Amino acid sequence: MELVLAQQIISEFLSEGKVRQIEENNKGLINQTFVVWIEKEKKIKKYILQSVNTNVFTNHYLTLENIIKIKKSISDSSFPYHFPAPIDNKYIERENKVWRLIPYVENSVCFEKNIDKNLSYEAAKCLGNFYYSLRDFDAENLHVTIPDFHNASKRYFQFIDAISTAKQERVCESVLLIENILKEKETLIKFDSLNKALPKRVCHFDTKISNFLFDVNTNKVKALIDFDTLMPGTVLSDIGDMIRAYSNTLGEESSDFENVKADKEIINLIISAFLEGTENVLTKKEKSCLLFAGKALALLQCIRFFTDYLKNDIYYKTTYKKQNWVRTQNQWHLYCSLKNI
Ligand code: GN1
Ligand code: MG
Repeated sequence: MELVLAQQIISEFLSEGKVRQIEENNKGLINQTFVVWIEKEKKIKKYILQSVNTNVFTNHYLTLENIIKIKKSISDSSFPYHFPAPIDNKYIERENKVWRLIPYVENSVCFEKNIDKNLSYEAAKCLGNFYYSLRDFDAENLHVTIPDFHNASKRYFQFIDAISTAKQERVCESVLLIENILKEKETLIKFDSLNKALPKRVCHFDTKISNFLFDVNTNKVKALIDFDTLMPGTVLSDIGDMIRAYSNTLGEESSDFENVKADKEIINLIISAFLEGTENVLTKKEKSCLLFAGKALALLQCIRFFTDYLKNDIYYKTTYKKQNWVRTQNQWHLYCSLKNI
């Protein structure tokens, strides 16, 4: 990104300040993110500059309204972590893109995969706190900005549809996997019916480890980030995605499929840390399906990556040709391992 353009955008958010450096941060599969170094009164401060992917977040102004509402509610509560929301509660449009500036959380580190069991514990505790802090917030007050985001049956039919329109080579190389996935439909049906039966809560919908920032010195969570998918949902989506993402210590990008396994100790740690804050918030029924949620989310994510691969990689960012296929295989192996827990 050109410094000149960055400067123009930044000036819409900060009255003074010269952009000194800008670096793209390649985390995240959807939005484009930059770290910018801004000099003001001889001091340099970092910020996060992001362009929102408006193909995915087609209602981005509604996502912003959700973020503003939750930010207000979180700051009126005793949530003990940073919640770095867009500066001035605004987005601006420049060069056909939608931009926002977000405070940088100093002395924090972002992990792409779960490198230490304790990180799972800390992140799940933070998520529990989030649920506790928003326990009285009526989730129906939030917009549904990505309809059917975790609607498993819809994802299944999108997958079937993608198979029928995909390039032959992409289907032929994966016939066995396709057959095996189709046999797992019951898991998806169960997920949807549980979702209908459970209470609607404020859901983050993307609880992977890189969406928690950790203190560089203590490895305790400092901040929860990435609020584009804040929507009404059920606990299954958040705890399920956490189990999916953290129990697989090799991470979702690994092609070492034979060694992609769910770590049971991590799952137990996640569930117990999450319940520390939510024991009196969740219903008995919610508590009874936390482990199942992990299994369902691994399958859902497997199908989502596979669908994108069959559609020639139009949704998730990729840096090499078969990346979505690798992600698919990875999530499939994880799902098979979770089925045996
Ligand atoms: C996407 O963009 P990012 O990396 O925060 C995706 C999540 C997936 C995740 C898998 C809006 O999140 O649902 O779990 O990739 N976000 C959207 O890494 O589809
Ligand atoms: Mg996200």
